[in-house]
Amino acid sequence: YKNPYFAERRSVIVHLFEWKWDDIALECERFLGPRGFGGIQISPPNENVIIGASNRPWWERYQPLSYVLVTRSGDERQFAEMVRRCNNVGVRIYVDAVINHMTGEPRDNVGTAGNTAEFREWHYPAVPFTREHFNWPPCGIEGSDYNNNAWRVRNCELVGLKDLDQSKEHVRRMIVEFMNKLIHLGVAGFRIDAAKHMWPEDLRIIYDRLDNLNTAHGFPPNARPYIYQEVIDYGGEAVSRDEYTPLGAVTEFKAGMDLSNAFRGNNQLRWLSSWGPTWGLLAHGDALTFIDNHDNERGHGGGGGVLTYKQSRLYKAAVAFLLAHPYGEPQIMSSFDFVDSEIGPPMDRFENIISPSINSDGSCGNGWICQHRWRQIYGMVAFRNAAGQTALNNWWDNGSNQIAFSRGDRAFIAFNNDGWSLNQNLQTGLPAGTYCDVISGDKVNNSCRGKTVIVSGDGRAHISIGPQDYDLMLAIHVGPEV
Ligand code: LM2
Ligand code: CA
Repeated sequence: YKNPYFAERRSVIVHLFEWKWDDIALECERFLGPRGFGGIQISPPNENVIIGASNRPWWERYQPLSYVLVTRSGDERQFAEMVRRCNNVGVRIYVDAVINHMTGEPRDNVGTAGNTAEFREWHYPAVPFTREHFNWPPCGIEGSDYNNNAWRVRNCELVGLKDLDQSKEHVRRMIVEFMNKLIHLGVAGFRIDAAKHMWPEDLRIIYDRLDNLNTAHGFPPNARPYIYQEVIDYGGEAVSRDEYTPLGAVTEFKAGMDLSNAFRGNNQLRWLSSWGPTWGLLAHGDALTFIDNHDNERGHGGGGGVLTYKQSRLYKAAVAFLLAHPYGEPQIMSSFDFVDSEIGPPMDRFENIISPSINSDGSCGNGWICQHRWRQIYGMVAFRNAAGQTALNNWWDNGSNQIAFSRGDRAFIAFNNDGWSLNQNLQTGLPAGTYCDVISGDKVNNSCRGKTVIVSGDGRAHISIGPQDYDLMLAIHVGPEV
């Protein structure tokens, strides 16, 4: 369950938060495929309650009403088309699976597929689930439970959401059928929402009943789905991420926190020379890493304190470090713009999600941020693909916030987060040649729009990053641009 089954020479998962299936299919063909992306985390594909009273907040998608594949992102036919078209261009789909609970919204009871439910009766006829399928009697998780009561964290309700009992055979069967249907349609794996709130032994039984990935979609025989479990663990809680690593990969929230702290100047960049498991992070093969996710980007999920698109210069640098470093399986966020942390995606007056538009410079419009289309970010996806499995070497730092390292003889990156210039002759590890910095500009007709770096026969090059430069890093690599 720890292999994402990327296609050859690809890496990096992008969370296309609240995107529509038709738009994702198009994005695979016109951008993500050609640019070497490995996969996409999609928003929950199954029916959720419509929360009209709060103007369709993004979080209505975390309130399942059934497992019917109809949401504002699209229906089952569109879903199947998306998966097929993305797999065809080598881009995998990972589904955000909300299986801990069902909607508990008190004011609304109609779903995006037109089904209804009676929440006060724990009655979800479109699955079907009835009262005996939920943890009983109901209780609510309290703040202190996280510190001292694992039983309540798993058996009580998370923010009032009706808590399914995954020890019941019927519940397991409904969940497994839902997930197997998605596997059959060609998805490569799952983000397990709220994994902390489910018992590892129940999850293991569910995972073990999942089918192998669909070979008709290009997966090898006997491939198990990639599973990354969302467990927010900064240490010191009753439930630990280590209870879940025997089952599958786990979200490593500390990674984004570490890198956000460092690039914000709360910790000198030179200390990052030992970043990874020695900092108390999960083992490499267990960790799904990211700077921000849809929750902590907007102060939900107990989050906050991480860099987001709103602090773009430092954010791009933190993402660049994450993608340049060999540790973990990195995921990047692709957001819609927001001021209000509850607000849903851009929508028209009929409450349909508005598609992102694509500007002439390749960036997005209509309220979509599309970090994955920022040159500094897609350039680093290409960097990571070029670096492949090579080790980190040639670490250099100035004893403060100027650092550099190479990835084998394939790629080299330098950062300057000090208030003065970086001007150094550094060992890049690369073959002699002329390279374009992928951060400051694309390569067009064999010439660099941004900085050019000349590597001499001994692998050394003069590297220069001024404190006022548009970006605080410079990255070069061998091989094609994508
Ligand atoms: C997650 N991971 O464990 C998701 O990443 C996170 O986005 C989800 O919370 C959460 N777990 C449940 O799947 C979000 C959002 C909450 C929101 C829930 C359910 O952060 O604020 O709760 O989705 O939509 C909302 C209201 C809350 C209310 C609840 C139930 O904000 O006040 O509680 O719905 O009606 C009475
Ligand atoms: Ca639970």
